[in-house]
Amino acid sequence: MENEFQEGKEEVIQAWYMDDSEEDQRLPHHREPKQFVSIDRLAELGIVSWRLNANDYENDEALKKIREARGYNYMDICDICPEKLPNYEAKIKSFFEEHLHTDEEIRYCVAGSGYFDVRDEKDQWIRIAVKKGGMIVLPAGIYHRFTLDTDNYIKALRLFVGEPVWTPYNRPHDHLPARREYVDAFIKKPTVSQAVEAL
Ligand code: KMT
Ligand code: NI
Repeated sequence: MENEFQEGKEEVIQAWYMDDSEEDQRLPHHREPKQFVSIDRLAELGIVSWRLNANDYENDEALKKIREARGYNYMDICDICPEKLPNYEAKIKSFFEEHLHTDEEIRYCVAGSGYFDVRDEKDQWIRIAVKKGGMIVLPAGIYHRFTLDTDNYIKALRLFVGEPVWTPYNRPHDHLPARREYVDAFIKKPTVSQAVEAL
């Protein structure tokens, strides 16, 4: 799935640990000093990402390949601005409630930008800033939330396997199978003896 746009992925997907100030959610919320999180670290939490050519998303072969490989047969566009998103204020509020889904949340930013916040293994917030050309997959069962940044605009493609289910399960929903499976796959560390056995 290599393509020329994969290079420089850090230009469109950047992540960092958040401070815990109560200031405006649309601000970056860097820690002091800044504490960045690599794309490889995101992968350890099950977060997959790509950089694609957002100027050509309608004909992009690289996007087609990803959709075929991962079964993303559904796709629509979500334009987040007061004029185009019905119930804008309520939606903005609910996007920022910590929640999980029983399926992947797949978003491809084709204009504007936004923040996807995810919890790490220790329940610390990692802020993932996604700009034009950045595509990310949040795995089923990960606790997360979304906010616009201070530029106040994102246009994102939403992809899905089959009929989309957008239902958010606000935290806590630890007993859902999707959550248990996520914890088993990405949060539970193998015990020392299991690690030794695996050698
Ligand atoms: C979600 O599920 O949080 C969203 O769809 C947010 C907008 S997608 C950029
Ligand atoms: Ni979500």
